[in-house]
Amino acid sequence: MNQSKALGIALISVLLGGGALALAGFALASDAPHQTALDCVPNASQPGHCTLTMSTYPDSLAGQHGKGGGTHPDWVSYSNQDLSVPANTTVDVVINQYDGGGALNNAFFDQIMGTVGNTATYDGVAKTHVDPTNIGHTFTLRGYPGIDGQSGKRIFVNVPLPANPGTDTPVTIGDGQYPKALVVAFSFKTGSKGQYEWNCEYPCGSSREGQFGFAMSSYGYMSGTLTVQ
Ligand SMILES: [Cu+2]
Repeated sequence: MNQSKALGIALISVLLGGGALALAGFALASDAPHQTALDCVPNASQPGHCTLTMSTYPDSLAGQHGKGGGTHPDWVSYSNQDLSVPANTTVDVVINQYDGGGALNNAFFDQIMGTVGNTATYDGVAKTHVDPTNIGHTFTLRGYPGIDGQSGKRIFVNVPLPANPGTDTPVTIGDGQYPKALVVAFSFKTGSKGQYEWNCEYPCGSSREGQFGFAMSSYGYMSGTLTVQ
């Protein structure tokens, strides 16, 4: 083999190798959940209100994680990761809770905080706190946009979602089967534009000591953003 031919082969090998690495990197990056934001739907009969409807599942078969639940079909999940709501609006949230659960590691989160009236309804029954030993997930929204130079108001909302007893006739949603939903409803008010984060505070992730692994530590299963715009 002459020198220029050897050099050519070496160059092609390097280029192919680089291309393979780039492809692998792209595949890994694409593995992260890419979800479209859930828009709050204006309430025609109640000016100044909009409605966000979400669900919590014992797996990822019904949400936005892809066909068959995506990479981790057995991980617990919220139906939506990124939420988009208007400024200066009352956001009426409905969460259909399909998952089981257990005890909070911090009973602080059994209280309903930061909602209109500091209450939420559970299958229509208003409560200010729930049993901390029987929790499926929490919806915990927080943010202090002022420190990032944004103008949105400080928001802290915590709503515990009790465990679904799982005794009702199963319903099929997406690729999953679940018991009849426990319906949790509450409202909170937005200020001006800002970006907030929400997550679940019930350690539902399994795999690590304290159950904060897997779904609890991977973005987009038990966490997401709320954009006020
Ligand atoms: Cu959770």
